[in-house]
Amino acid sequence: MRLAQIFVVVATAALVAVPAGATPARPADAPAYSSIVPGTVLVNADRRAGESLSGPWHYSVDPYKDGMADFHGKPLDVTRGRGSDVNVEAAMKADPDVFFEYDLARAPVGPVPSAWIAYAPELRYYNGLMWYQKSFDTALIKSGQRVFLRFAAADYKTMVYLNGHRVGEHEGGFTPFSFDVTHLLREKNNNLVVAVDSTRTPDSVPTQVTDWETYGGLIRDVTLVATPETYVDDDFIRLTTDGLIKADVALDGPTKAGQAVEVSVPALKLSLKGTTDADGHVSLSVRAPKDLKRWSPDTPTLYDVSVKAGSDVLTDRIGFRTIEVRGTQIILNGQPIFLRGICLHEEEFGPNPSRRITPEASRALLSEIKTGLHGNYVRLSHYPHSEITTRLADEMGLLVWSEVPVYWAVKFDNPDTLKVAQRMMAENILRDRNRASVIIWSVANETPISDARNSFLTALAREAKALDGTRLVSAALLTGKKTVDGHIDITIDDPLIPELDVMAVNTYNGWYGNDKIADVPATVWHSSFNKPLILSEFGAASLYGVRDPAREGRFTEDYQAKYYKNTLAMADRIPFLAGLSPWILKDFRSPRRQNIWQQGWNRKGVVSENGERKMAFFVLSDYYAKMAAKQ
Ligand code: GCB
Repeated sequence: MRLAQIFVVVATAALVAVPAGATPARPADAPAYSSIVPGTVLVNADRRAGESLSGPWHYSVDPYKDGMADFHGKPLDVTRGRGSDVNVEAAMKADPDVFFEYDLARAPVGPVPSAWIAYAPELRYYNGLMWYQKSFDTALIKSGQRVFLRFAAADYKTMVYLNGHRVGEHEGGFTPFSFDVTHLLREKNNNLVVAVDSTRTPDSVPTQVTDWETYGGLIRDVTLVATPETYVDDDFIRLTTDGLIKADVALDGPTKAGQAVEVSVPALKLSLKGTTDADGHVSLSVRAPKDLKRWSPDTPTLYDVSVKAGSDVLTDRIGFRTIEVRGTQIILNGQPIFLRGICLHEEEFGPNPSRRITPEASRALLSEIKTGLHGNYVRLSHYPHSEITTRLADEMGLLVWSEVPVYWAVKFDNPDTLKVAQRMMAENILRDRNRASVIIWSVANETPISDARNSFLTALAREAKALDGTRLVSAALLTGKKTVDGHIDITIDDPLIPELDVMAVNTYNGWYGNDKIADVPATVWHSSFNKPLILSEFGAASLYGVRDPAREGRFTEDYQAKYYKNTLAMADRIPFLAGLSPWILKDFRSPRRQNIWQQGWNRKGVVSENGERKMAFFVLSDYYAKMAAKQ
C-alpha cells in the first residue's frame, strides 16, 4: 500500500472552517474514496498535550429543531441564534425589550462524556436534537501552536459553534473528528455550543432499526489538542509479513515539505530517518531486529515509539505482530491461532448504563473475556468502540474485530449512504491502524443480499484493504439452510466472500427458527471457499437466576447452557472453523425486546447487566480453558 493512497485528503469547507492546509494533489491511481477521508486525522490525539473539555456541560432539548429553522421551516443562521456568542442573561438585563426562547448557559447540567439518557428520567427515551453549551478558559493560545477541537465521538450528527462562528459538522456516531480552532479561540470565557442530533433516518448508518439502544449525545471525550504549526497528522507503524518494520508519516502545516522525520523505537535501538516529499509524506522501513518480541495475546509486548518532525514529537505504545490467512487458518506471527472470543456492545456494567466507557469500565468488560472466559479475542460489535477499549486490548492481549454499523438494511442504493459509511470506516481505520490488537476490519453485519448491497460492501472491503493492507477484512453474513438426510445442512455461498479474507457467519439454529436444539450438533457445514470461518454470532437468551432444570424452557439459564453445549458441539465438527464470538458477553439494552424476561434488554448475555455469571458463561469458559490448554 502506498502512503499517497492514504493521505490524499480534502479539507472540505463543510468540515473545517479554518482549513488544515493546502489540498495535496491527487495522484491518478488514488482510489475514488480519497475525497471523503477527513481532512484532519490527528492520529494518536489521546496522547497529545491539550486540555480536557469533559465534565459538566449545559444541555437543552430541542425536539422541534427550533434552533435550526423558523416556524415556517426556513433554515436559520444558527450563528445568530443558539450558536451565537450572546450572553442571554446579560442581554435581557441590559435591554428590557429583548427576549430569547432559549438560554443555553443557564440550562440544566449533565456530565460529558455520557449519553443524555442518564441526565434526567424524561430523557430516557429522547431521540432528537440536543443543544450543549460549555464556557471555558484556555492556556493553549501560543504563537507557533495550533489548537484542534476534538470529539472522540458524538452520536449521531454534530454541528459545532465556537464564539459565534460555525466551526463545522460531522455525521456518524462512533468515530473521532477534529476542527482546527486556532484562530477562533480566546483566552477567557470561550463559548462552545454543540448541537447533537441522534435521529436516525432510512439513509443513515445505521438506520432507524437496530437491536441496540441509541445512546444519543457527547458519548466520548471532548478535548482541545495542541500541536506545533507543522505537526505529525498521521502515522502508520507496523510489522509486515516480509519481516520489515514500516512507518508511513504524514505531516500537515506550512513546513510539511522537505522536513526531516525520525521514527525511533529506543528499546530496539531502531531509528528510521527520512525527509518528507512535497505533500509532507515519507515512507520508511527497516528489517525487524532479531530480538523483537512479537505482540500476541499471551505476550502483549508494547514498545515506546516516537515520531519526530521539526518541533513535534509524538509518542505511542505500539505492538508488532503479523496477521494473515493460510488456507482455512488464521495465522498470527506465523502460527495458526484459534480465536476464542465473544461479542461485546459498548455498554458498561450496571443497571443504568449510559455508554460511559471509562478505562475502569472497559477493563471490567475485557477482563471478563480475558480472565473469566479464557478468551483471546473480542468482536467489538456493531460499530467502532472507544479508543480506550482498543488501547486496553493492546495492553491486555486481546485480538479485536472492529466493525462499522452497516447493519441489516441500510440504503444500499443511496450513494450518499455509501459516502457516510466510507467516511466512518476511514475514520475508524485511521484511528486504530497502530493498534496491534486489531486484526479484522468488518464492513457489515447481516445484510440482505442484492446487487446494490454487493457493490456497496465490495467498495467498503476494497477501501479497507487500500487503507490498511496489513489486516484481514471480513463481514458477518447470513446463510440459508436445508434439511438433508435428517440433518441441518448449511452452505456458505454469499457472493461477497471473494472480497473477504475471513468468512464470518451469524447462526442461531436452536434459538430462532424451527430447528430443535437437539439437532444442532449434527449440523453439516459446507464451504466452497478455501478460507477460514468465524462463527461471528450464536446465542440464546436467559434471565439471570431463572432456572428450570426439568423443562429447560426458553429464557431460563438451563436452556441457554444447553444451547451453548450443543452449538459448541456443532462447532467442533466444522473443519474450516478458525474462531468463535458467541452473542454476547453482557445483557444489553434493546428497545425491541419487551417480553417479561427482557423488558428492554436483550438477554443473550452470558453475564447479566450487573455482571452476574449465568450457567452458559461456565460452559463457554470451560470450553475455552480446555482449548487454550491444547493451543
Ligand atoms: C443478530 C444481530 C445482533 C442481535 C442478535 C439477536 O444476529 O447481529 O445485533 O442483537 O442477532 O439477539 O438476535
